[in-house]
Amino acid sequence: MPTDADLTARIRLVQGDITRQTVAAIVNAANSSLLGGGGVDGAIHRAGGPQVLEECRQIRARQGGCKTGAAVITTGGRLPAGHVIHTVGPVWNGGHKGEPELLASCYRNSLHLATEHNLETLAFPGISTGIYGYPKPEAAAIAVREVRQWLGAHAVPATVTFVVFDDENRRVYEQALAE
Ligand code: AR6
Repeated sequence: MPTDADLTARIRLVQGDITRQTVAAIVNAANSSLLGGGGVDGAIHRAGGPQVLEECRQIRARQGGCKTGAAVITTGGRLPAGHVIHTVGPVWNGGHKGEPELLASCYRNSLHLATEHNLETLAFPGISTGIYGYPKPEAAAIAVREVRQWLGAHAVPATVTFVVFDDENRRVYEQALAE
């Protein structure tokens, strides 16, 4: 059984731009169209280039986009990361429309894809905590809980990095990780 210290060593917190992370895969906070948008989605498509969008279009043609809580995988195009796992977070609607369970599904389904594709290093942004309005402390608590649970049961990914953009989210994650 892995100890708490083992798990802590496998989780990192970085403040910066997720498109610059040199990891096996970064997670994108996408929307169900998979055709790009603003926020981190826009940044990932700009940095990844047309290859990422083309693969998203192919997935869309095959399965009609991506449902809230689900995840799909493409290569990373021009990104330093080899792959992008696109997941669709819930829009915050007060918290009684299944948002916590849907957000937890985003983390679990992304981790599942990383394990399935043997991706050793994975980086997450704060899914739903921008345009979709999820309160940051509650979202961070779910992110940390789901990642700890997954790493406790799986050897891959070996490490998970939480990439926070803003100071507020950095403080919120520091607190969630300390609990
Ligand atoms: N690196 C890391 N984190 C970032 C970056 C970056 N380059 N840019 C923003 N963030 P958001 P959502 C943080 O709005 O709330 C899009 O239009 C940001 O500070 O990107 O899930 C999609 O197409 C915030 O904490 O995603 C959807 O329509 C977090 O990433 C919709 O937005 C997520 O903010 C998804 O909204």
